[in-house]
Amino acid sequence: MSAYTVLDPTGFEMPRDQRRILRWTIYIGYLALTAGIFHGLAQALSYGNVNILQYFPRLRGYYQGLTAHGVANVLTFTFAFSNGFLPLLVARALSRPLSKKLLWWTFGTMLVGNLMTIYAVVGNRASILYTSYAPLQAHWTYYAGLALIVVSTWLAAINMFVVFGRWRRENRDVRIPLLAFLSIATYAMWVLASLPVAVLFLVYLLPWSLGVVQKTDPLYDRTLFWFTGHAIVYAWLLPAYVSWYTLLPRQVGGKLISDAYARITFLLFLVLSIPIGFHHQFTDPGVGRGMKAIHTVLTFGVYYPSLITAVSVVAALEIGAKSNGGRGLIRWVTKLPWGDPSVAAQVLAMFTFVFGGITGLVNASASMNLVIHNTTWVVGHFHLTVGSAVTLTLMGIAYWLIPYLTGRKLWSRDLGLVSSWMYALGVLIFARGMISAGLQGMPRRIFRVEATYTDPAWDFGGQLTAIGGTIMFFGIALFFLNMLLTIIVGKRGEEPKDVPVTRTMTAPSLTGWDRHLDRLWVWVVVAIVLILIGYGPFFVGYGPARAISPGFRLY
Ligand code: HAS
Repeated sequence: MSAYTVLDPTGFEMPRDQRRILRWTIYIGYLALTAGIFHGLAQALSYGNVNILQYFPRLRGYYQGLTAHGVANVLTFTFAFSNGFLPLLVARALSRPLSKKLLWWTFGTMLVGNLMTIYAVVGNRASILYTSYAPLQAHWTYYAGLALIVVSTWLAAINMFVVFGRWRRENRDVRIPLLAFLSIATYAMWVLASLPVAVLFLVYLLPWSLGVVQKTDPLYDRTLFWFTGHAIVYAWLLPAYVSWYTLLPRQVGGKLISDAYARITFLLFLVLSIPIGFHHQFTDPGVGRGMKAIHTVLTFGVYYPSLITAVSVVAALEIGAKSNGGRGLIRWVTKLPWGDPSVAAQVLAMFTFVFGGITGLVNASASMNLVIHNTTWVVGHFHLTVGSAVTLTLMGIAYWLIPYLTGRKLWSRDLGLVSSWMYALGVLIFARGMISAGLQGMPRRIFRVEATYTDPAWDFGGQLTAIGGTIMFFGIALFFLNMLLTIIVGKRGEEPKDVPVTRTMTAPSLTGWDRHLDRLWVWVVVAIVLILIGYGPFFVGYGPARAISPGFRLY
């Protein structure tokens, strides 16, 4: 079987000055991850009836901390990382530099947007949680800051599209290298998905917060939020998938079985990720049952690309392990390079994601959703997805990426292994607690220690949550220490010199149907048609937004 190199075999070195900007963009993400986990620890302990929140300096309330946790860990961390990572991969795959000006603008808008949201949240001017539900109202800097973070992702996307456009003009009859294709498809989906939330912030919430308009429409606003809000989870997930498909197999000595499968998977995400947001609003009055049914069916549809992914990436791992002497149906797993923290973290991330997928299936089933909605079950679900599949993968990537970008060797592989295993173990215990207590009706988003209601049935789950959350906290703290020491005192000259790019077993075909997979714009049009079917009837039937609710400021 012939192996097809996805990359230009002559290689390409990213200019040093561009690496520096990418590095600082990515640092914002890892800093946000670390900053966000302090409230995570307090929150987890509170479910075990331990209150450490009272010792947090300057913290005025539980919801202030929970807003900081959500914004830092699911918005800033993920997007700052992707803004650096995906353009780097596109440049590497197409063997050409990015636009330096756009890199600076991406970094600058991310930084300023982040500082504005920090100002709002730290000053207790925006204790409204990351979902930004009206009629809870935040200071205008919060909405403007988040809007700038979205703008930074658009700038990163434009940078990739521009480089791709130039490459395409010179390479008309060539298939897009897989690494570039997957990275570009990820942000193409996100740019489309992010438009409703941009409208929400800029057209509705910002003027309302500034007092330009006095009232807003909570249902309309929530719908705009979730219009973006489920696709956003795939914008967090797909950079991890890019690594699982195109980098990790190389790291384990394996190969990807099918180039076309990988492209189809990402196109399915592009087409199906957006018109499914009503599965977050099954219990909302004002949204018709027909719309909820359409979104349920499409949600089950978006399950498939992850099932394809499970088959593809596990096969790639198996090929690697078997070339390393692995045998048997399952035993080959022991022959994966478990001593490499980058591999260990990402394989553990995959393992936890299996449970994230199973819980997602329950969420998506409209009738079962009624049992778990707004309980800690959902928190268990999203810590098995964004809180582990994504977070652990992004930690794993850091073990080669930060040395590659800084020119310094990873400070300690052992510490990397310890923190990855700790985090994975912690998240499994934490999620087990959240999920079982959620089934007993324990509500999410409460400060249990001070709640005036409780149920002894929540105790065991609450304790597991506290234990797991504490282990997770120390796992990330060790990761941060390792990164800090790598950046400051890591040995120079022993860093990885290149991005670890995977080979596929067969070259992408130059004839036949699968060439059409590369016509991204056609798939964008298909996505738009599905979005019109999925959201058109609601906006036509319900709109325009009704000015009915004044803002409530909890500060
Ligand atoms: Fe979700 C709520 C449905 C995936 C994140 N989700 C949330 C919330 C978040 C979130 C943050 O339908 C809460 C939002 C809030 O604040 O209210 N979710 C799904 C479904 C999927 C799914 C069907 N979610 C994700 C991902 C997330 C994420 C990914 C972040 C990155 N989710 C829902 C629903 C709700 C919801 C409802 C609303 C609940 C409510 O009522 O509020 C699917 O995409 C999941 C598909 C996943 C799989 C798993 C594939 C497994 C793979 C690993 C292979 C590895 C193997 C092991 C086999 C099918 C690819 C290898 C190991 C070795 C050792 C070799």
